[in-house]
Amino acid sequence: SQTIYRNDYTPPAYLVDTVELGFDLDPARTIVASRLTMRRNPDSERAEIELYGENLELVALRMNGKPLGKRDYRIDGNLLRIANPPQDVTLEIETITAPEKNTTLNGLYVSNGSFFTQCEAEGFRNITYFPDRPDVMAKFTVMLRADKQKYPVLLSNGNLIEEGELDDGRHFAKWEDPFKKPSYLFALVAAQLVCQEETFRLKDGRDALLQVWVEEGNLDKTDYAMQSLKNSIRWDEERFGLELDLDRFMIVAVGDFNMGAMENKGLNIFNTKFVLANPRVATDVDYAGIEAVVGHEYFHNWTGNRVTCRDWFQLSLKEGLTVFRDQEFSADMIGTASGRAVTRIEQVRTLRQAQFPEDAGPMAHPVRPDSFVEINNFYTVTVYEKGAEVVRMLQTLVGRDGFRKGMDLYFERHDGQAVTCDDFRNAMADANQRDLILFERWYSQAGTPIVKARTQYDADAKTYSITFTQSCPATPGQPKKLPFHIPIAVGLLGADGRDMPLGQDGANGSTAVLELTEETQTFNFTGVGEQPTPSILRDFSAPVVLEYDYTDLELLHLFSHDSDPVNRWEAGQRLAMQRLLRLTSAVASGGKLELDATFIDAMRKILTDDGLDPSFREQALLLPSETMMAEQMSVVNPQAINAARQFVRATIGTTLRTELMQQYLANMTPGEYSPDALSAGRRGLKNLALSYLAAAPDADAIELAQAQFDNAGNMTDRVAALIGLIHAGADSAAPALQAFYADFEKEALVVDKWFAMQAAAPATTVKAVRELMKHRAFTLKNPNRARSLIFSFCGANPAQFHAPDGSGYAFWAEQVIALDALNPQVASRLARSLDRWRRYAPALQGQMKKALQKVAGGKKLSNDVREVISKALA
Ligand code: BAL
Ligand code: ZN
Repeated sequence: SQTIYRNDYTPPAYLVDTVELGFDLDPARTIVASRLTMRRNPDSERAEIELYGENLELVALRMNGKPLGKRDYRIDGNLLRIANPPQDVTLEIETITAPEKNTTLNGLYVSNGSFFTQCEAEGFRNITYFPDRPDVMAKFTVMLRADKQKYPVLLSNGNLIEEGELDDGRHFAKWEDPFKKPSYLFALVAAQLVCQEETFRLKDGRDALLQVWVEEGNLDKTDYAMQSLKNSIRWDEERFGLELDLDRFMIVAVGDFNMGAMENKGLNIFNTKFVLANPRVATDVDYAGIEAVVGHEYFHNWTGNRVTCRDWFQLSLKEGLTVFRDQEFSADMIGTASGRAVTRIEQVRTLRQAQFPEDAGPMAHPVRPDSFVEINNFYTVTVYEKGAEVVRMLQTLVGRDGFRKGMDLYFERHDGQAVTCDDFRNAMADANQRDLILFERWYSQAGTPIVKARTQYDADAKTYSITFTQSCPATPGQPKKLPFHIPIAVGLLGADGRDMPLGQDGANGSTAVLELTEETQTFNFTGVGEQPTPSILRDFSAPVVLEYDYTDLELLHLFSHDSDPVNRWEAGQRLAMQRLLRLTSAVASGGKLELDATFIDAMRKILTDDGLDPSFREQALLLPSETMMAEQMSVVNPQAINAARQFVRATIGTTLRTELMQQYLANMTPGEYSPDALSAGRRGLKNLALSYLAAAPDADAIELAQAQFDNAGNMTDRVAALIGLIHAGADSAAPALQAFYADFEKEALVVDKWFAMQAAAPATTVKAVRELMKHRAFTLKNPNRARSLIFSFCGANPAQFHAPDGSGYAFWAEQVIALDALNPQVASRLARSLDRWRRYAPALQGQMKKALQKVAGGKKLSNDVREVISKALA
């Protein structure tokens, strides 16, 4: 395994103008014939053709019509090199692969008897020899040939230009993609599928054919994906003036898939999880996920496909930007200010739950990494979610209209090109005449900045000042950091809870965006008539940790009144976190556990405030997770964390019992299920109330959960009830689980939920997980299933996973090794579970280290897993 560095980039020596691919599809032996027209790249000094190929049998290689012999080319590892070729070259390549043996789900593979592909990042080289790098963009024509009965549907990118019958029961389809694209956006499907389709009128009056392809039994679960696709097309037209550039746009669902979905040009291939939904099988969270991912992949058509990445270090160019776009899409689909705020709160939660820990751990990397061993390890929350935060900060700095101008300039300059994160930042800067030089550090420096705030009020002068000091912890390879360009949105609350008008340059009504660019800076407000309560980092205007010594009174004031809903929520999180951490220490030292009435009263006030959206109240009442608590501790004690959090949950359940019951009843959603945000919010609040009641279980709470389980009209309520029964330790939990399985055993995505609920249950031990693995429905080969049981246990059940005897870690090591033999990409994700091992008590650390070393000692370890484990141990 070899480290690849961003600074080593050189342009390709040869470019590809056209690719003609011919596939004779057969699970055991697929023949791929490729014809490439290539020419010397004027921007390169080198005179060598470089083709990547992996797991291929090379049958024939011809250059300009002449067969090449063993002396005419060299193969080193995965690189085939032809030295000193002519200026213009036509290469003909014939290779053979065995898709049915491909358990990696990378390249061409078989899932449930049909053919699918996944080529990003470097999967195309498993299909044929090719300059498989994103800056080589070519026009593709694809001929598919396969048995007609087994594979009636033959799809590839672009437009269908010909189809027909062949001998021996085979048939063919020829597809042509009118746009140049890199090989990672190639896709084919040869399958037994059916589709929901619709003609959709685009803004310019053209009609496009939209299709959602699924297995026959799933045609009753495609409406929401189709609706989301239409909404996405409309939204991109309206918000960014970007239209669908194809006559046909297809979504195909497949049950075996490593990622969420893939934006192949005109032929998006999706994990079934992000396509299939009806009220019987999908939860509100599933519906929201479908909308977001359908949007995400569709938006890639411009941010990713029309303008793509020069090299994989620029991955966030398309991912950060496209996540930002899908976030904005989801927020706009809700439409209300408070709905928007709830999506923002969920984004902040994701960052704290997953990205901040990554940024503080052994795999920390900048949004634009400097090196990697295996690019698949860098499809991370940093590249995606922090990348989206970086794009969002750009919008905060140049404004919404300015951002649109920057996007317009970006496409004007770079349509059809493979470019860099710098190109995007420069377009934003130039379109807005802004200096964004310092802003580059968000792309080049890893780590979560810490911003300390100090304030001073001068009553005589009526001035108020805030001094910010920023720092950023060292990360691997980056001991020292330079100051970041941080937009900090600030408001000041008066004693009456209202926003004070701000006497400050750049203030926009009651919120000012302060730009912190130095290590320490002071900002002054004038005409401040009373001592204010500062609301700092409104709307989470930058992905930083804000340290400010808020008193409980100030936090209660913000929690009751802040006009910025994100900071209002944040005040509640701070109140809760202080208490959770105090209680964790108390648990560990055997002290008395007590929760103050002030906190309970604050929770009560929010819970019963009918003027607030139910979805906001749900967010405000949700406690910080165990993972977030762990990140706040210098020595992590998972069992104490769990006990403290359970104590708070149970105390809320007991002391607010009447109010919870009231809200439970007030937020029922009788009638037909609808996934809209308001209904989902009501269900969310009602089910949170149920979960608090079940945390302090008495006969009534269990009866309530049981009744909801028995009568649920949708999966959201059914799952919430079942989790309530399981967490309450009710006798009825086991029969309910059994009934649930019996009802849904034919629905793979629901069976995933069944495993996941059990894996995350407080009483589920390592031994119980091992038992569940013996269930006939369990298999490591299906990524969703592996994630539902094993990842859920290792990630969502910390108190059991970190069992003091180390049995969780031993289990983890076994599963990483077993998965790695099948599917390195999935194994490598699981391998990240012990990233933060150095933060635990010495006894646990020792056990974790042993498990890491056990994996490291594996003889046939993939590059994927080796990179993650060696960084953890470094
Ligand atoms: N490009 C990989 C899947 C996604 O981010 O859409
Ligand atoms: Zn993406």
